[in-house]
Amino acid sequence: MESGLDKLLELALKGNTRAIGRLLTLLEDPSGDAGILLERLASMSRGGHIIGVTGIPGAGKSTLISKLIREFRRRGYKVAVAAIDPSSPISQGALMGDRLRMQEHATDPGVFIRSLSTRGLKGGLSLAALAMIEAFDALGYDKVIVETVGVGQAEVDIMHAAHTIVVVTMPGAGDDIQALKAGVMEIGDVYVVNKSDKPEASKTVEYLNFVIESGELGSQRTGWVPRVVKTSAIMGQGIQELADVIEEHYKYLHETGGVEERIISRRILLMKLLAERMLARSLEAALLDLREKLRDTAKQATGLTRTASELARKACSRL
Ligand SMILES: Nc1nc2c(ncn2[C@@H]2O[C@H](COP(=O)(O)OP(=O)(O)OP(=O)(O)O)[C@@H](O)[C@H]2O)c(=O)[nH]1
Ligand SMILES: [Mg+2]
Repeated sequence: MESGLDKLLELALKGNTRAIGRLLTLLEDPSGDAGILLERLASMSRGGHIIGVTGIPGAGKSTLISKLIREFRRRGYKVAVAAIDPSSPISQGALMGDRLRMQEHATDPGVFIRSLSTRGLKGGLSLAALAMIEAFDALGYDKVIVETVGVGQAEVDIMHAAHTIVVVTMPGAGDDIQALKAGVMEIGDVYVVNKSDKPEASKTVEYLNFVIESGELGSQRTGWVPRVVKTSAIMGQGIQELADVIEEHYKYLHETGGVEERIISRRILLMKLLAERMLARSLEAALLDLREKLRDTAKQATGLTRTASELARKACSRL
């Protein structure tokens, strides 16, 4: 690897925030040198717990994550957050909002928060997000939290890279099962009824438990029966229980071989996306080359036509 990258990696591993930031920017388009860097990072994996947080828009995901960070820090973990926003023009505002809600952790060296939006990403959101997860894992973050809105292919890709999927809903919203049938929301490992300071929260919890028992919600892949947790992120209620359940799920995955299985599928997806990206790059280059050649041929063709018409004109004038 180029020595500049080695140096950058060394600084990032020491926790230098600017170096981590630069590393992540490089990985937003993981080809060339960054591709090598990504390989290196993947080989340094420390088995960090990847937690996907998704759910109903405005259910309080960011507020809840901010509280979870505090709880995980209290338990001695280093925490990284990737807030993913696939939407376009308005996304900046939403991302700013997310960052603001997590602002209290800005000066904590054990916490790193990064937003990612599709704007300006050449290699696609899934690839950039997965690369970021690999980096956080390699840099020694114990809990890597990824926030997404849950619908769309990139989000499905990203959530499948998570060990634990947390779906956040709120009183009233979960009473309509269709609302949770979008994207990855129906394969949650943990369902959170946030805003439980509002009325009817218990009814929503009961409803979710009923739907889970009837087998309509939850992943079939591990045998884990999804759990429902009631929280109020604003009041700081239910956060410890939520952290407990998230950790319990990770322990369950360890005991059942699910952790390795999840890392393998994450790597396979990453390799597939990287290969697609490289193929697209060489195809682009080949097409550009072809276009130049065609332009030359077209010039020659125009020249030939001109000569032919001149000859014709001369021939006519002799008649
Ligand atoms: N009453 C109440 N309001 C809450 C609670 N948690 C969050 N909110 C409010 O709900 C609004 C949305 O919170 P966010 O944390 O931005 O929700 P989000 O799910 O991240 O939103 P998007 O990322 O835009 O989908 C904000 O005004 C929060 O203050 C809660 O426990 N109770
Ligand atoms: Mg948010």
